Amino acid sequence: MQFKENRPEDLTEDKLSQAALNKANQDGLETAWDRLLAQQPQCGFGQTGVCCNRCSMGPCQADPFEEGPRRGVCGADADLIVARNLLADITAGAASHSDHGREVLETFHKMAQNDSPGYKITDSAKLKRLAEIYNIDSADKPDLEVAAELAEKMLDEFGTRSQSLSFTARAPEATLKLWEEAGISPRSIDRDIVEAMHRTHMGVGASAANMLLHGLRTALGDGWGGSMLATELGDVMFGTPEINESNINLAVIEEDMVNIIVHGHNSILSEMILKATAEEELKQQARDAGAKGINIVGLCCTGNEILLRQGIPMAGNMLDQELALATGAVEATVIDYQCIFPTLVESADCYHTEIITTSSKSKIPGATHLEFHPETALETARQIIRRAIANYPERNPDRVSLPGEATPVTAGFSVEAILQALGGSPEPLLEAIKEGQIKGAVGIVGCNNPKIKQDKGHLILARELIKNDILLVETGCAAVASGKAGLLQPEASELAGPGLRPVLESLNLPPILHMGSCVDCSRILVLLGALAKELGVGIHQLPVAGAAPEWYSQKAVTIGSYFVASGVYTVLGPPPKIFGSQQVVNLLSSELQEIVGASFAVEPDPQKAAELIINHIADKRKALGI
Ligand code: BF8
Repeated sequence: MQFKENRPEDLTEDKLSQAALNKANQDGLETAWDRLLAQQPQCGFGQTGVCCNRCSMGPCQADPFEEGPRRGVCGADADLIVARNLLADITAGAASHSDHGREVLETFHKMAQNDSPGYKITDSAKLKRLAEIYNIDSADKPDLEVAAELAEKMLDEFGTRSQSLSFTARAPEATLKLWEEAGISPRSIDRDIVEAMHRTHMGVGASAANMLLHGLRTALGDGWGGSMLATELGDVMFGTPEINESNINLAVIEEDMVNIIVHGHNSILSEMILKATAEEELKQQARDAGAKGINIVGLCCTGNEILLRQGIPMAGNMLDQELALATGAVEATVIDYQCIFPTLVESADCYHTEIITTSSKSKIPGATHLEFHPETALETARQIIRRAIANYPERNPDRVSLPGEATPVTAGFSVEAILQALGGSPEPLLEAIKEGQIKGAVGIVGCNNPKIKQDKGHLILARELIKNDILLVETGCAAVASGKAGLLQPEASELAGPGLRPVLESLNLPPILHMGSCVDCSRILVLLGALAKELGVGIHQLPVAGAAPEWYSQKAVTIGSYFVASGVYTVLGPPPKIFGSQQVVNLLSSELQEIVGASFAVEPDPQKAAELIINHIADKRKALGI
């Protein structure tokens, strides 16, 4: 990409986002693209991971090209500095997902004690299935009693009393054995995170390989622990997703409605906003203010969660958060945490939009802060909606611009929903894979990154893989990219290859199954575990792969790490900050193959990334003799 000027048609694929970016430029709203332009050229030491700013003997740089000093003041060379930085990134991602998971669990725990009136058990059957994994006898017990026992056992998995994570029982034997042999079986969600930060301190970890193996263990604790808890307990409280229909793109923001964007990650907030919105009194207040009603739309992963579970429309993915404001028709953007630009209040200043923060962890100067607690969540949600309604008359019609039509999507693909669509068992999918109609399956996950034209990396890769008879599952901003482009509709099966297309058409499925938010990447792990067990192999033997063509966040680094540690070959688009260390590059791109049966690849060109994945799947099929 040339960083000379920011022209909307060069920066984002979606036509509505282009129009909104034009409007943002006219209105003087600064975007991430403007800030990226202002940062050019970005620091080469930072980009290759050899800059260390950990202690006050530094900051130091280890020059990988031997022109400058080869070691930091403490003696760390480029390999160690890169490994320390990468471990810190993996840990930040694991901490983010797992702290989110802990909040879901704490809410669930309070619900079980009748201490959070807005929350209840919606999927009792799932509660019982989870209880079984945790060796809790649920027969003849009231649901709340089962929930209380389950919550206690899950809380232990965050602390030091646990030596293993119960959900790893969902992984096949062969995969568990690889973890055991490598010494990377996750022990406890918080413990491995804390130990990782300990290891990054000067004078602790001195072996790059040893540090990174702990990174894999920490990441596994996220995927098979913190994230999985967030997903599963969310399903128990708010309902396990079923296949549904909704809409995606900026046109879901409606002209004559009180528009409230829920942005961030945790459904314990967004679900309560939805619940309050259904109350007649608030609907009447909206009508009294001159609107037709209240329109809740999602952004980023909290949007994905309520799209999946409740069919709520989605305004866009990460880089749409500023563009949504540029419609001039948003009464409030309500946030919890993660992937939220700290500039949102300034951006909203161009319009009447109120930015409302809800978490003590994520406050923005100038925002309205209405703190969310499980005990009072529903009342806080009502307060938020009342503020948005009161803001509706402040909207300036001259600043409103809502072009275009929303794109229909089919979503709601929990593992349960996928199995149901297949007739109750993974057998038909495995048969289609064995017969070669479906060559394999790929999870495309992760973010937008302004260094890449928004959604382009996702879409090129997705279209190419579908064409080659590969079934896709997607989460996070990747899934939203596909939604905006019309790929989450059964009609998009016409883009599939000659083997995949009839399978999709017979089941009336889209070629890409939207499996939810980034913590819902844990659903992909559950599915992989079930398929591998059914075939009697390790996950690393399956004809599958992962990809993150536009990743930006530390959470995405962690997801990539637990995919690879679980045995899934994973191709990254934007290069991670590791190229200052040949040792780290070798470890991640080849040596891990011997340890966990999978490795990373980096390929910024999505067309070439597709080739890598297609070849990988062909190799795996050959090895399985299919
Ligand atoms: O957790 S895909 S930009 S919104 S980090 Fe963020 Fe990346 Fe989007 Fe969701 Ni995930």
